[in-house]
Amino acid sequence: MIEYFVHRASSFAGDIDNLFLVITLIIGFWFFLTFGALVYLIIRFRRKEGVKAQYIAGEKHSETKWTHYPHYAVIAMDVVIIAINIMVWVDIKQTLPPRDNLVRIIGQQWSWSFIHAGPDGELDTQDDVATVNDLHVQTDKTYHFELQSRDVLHNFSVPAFRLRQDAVPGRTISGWFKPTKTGTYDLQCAEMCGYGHGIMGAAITVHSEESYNTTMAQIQNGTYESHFQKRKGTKTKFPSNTSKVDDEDSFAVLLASVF
Ligand SMILES: [Cu+2]
Repeated sequence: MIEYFVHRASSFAGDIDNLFLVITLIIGFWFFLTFGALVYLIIRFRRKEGVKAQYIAGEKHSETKWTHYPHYAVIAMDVVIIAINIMVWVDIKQTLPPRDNLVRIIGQQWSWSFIHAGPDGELDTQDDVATVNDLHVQTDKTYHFELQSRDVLHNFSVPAFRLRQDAVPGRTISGWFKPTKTGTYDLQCAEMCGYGHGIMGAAITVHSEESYNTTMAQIQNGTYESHFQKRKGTKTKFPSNTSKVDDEDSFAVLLASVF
């Protein structure tokens, strides 16, 4: 059902969606049961002529069982939720499947820098391709990422991948994802990181192999037009994929002119 609202474009997106579904169903069951009972009891024992209210302390076993038994049932359901949680967590966050490619992701106030390992699949070599606010990956390849921050806490979030990871200054955090559906998806900072946080967005494009190679070649020879450049003519002003902080059309300069 979540897929109806947000694309599902990574190998583990389905696991996360199922987790949400299980939690929603379990909590929904108890929600309707308890509120149903509450509404029923309110109506059933409403004020009536000639009937005196009873004082019930709720201390006898016959009374306490009405709170204890549901309590045990809720705890049992909690254990089920936690068990499924741990299984999904171990699969996604604790395991690092072998990689096909590698990318370094750097958050800063307020943009994302991406360094794509080139054909050699290693970072910090001659064939690396660097972009700003524009990440390119290939479908059905397992990517490892090295997530860093230049200044404050940021959060690398790709809703279509059901992926979210904090970036912590001074640390390199590893993780992985495997895109499964071509298209361009939103990538948004999901950690309050200053007044430009709200527009610290970027685009992640999942390519077929052919389109990936073409795009990488275009970026390298300077003929590629990023999604942000394409949107520049529209009402909202986004940081361009080449802007530095001192560029005229950078977001920082735009904000500085507003505040
Ligand atoms: Cu941020």
